[in-house]
Amino acid sequence: MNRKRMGILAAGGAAVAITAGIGVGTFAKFTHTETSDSTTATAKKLYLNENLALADLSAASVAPGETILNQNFTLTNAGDMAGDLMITLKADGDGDGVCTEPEDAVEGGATDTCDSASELLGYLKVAITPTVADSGAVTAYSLDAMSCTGETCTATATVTGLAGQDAADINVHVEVKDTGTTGADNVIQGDAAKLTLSATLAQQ
Ligand SMILES: [Ca+2]
Ligand SMILES: [Ca+2]
Repeated sequence: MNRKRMGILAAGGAAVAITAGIGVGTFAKFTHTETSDSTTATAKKLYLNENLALADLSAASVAPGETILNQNFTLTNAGDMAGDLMITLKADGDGDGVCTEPEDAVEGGATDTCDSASELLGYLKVAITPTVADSGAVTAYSLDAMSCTGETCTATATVTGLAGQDAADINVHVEVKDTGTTGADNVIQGDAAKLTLSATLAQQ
């Protein structure tokens, strides 16, 4: 083999060596990985256990000074974290269903007809009284008129910081006020109001 040929071979050998070098770099060297035991995060639970069925008032009728509703409920924070409980009684105007004497004389004025709205809403007096044994700060709705916007009225009481697995007893009382003015209360005769009770437990 002459020197010229050997030189070509040497150059070829060098090229092979470089390729092999790259190949060596893909093999793992000593390695060691440590991995912790797994840990699982689980969200807490906030759950209100309730039975809010209001008494059936469909057959009831009331006069000024009488009680419409006096009912007790137990609301349980069935979760595992404290929450703020809000109890709201809502009254929706359900119309002035009947308009005859002597209501029309009070309400109708010159036209001697009744407004289609339910004046009974303005006559409702509500008390919502929570009682707690172990946890929570109570704000009751003392016997008072409801807060009304148009034909929707509300009254709200709260229990702040009701602990998980703790319960609040709630009394809901609704009555019809008596203005004491002879004949004036005729304005609500035959009028209707639709009551709905709701309770919300919210994370603090
Ligand atoms: Ca009326
Ligand atoms: Ca009426």
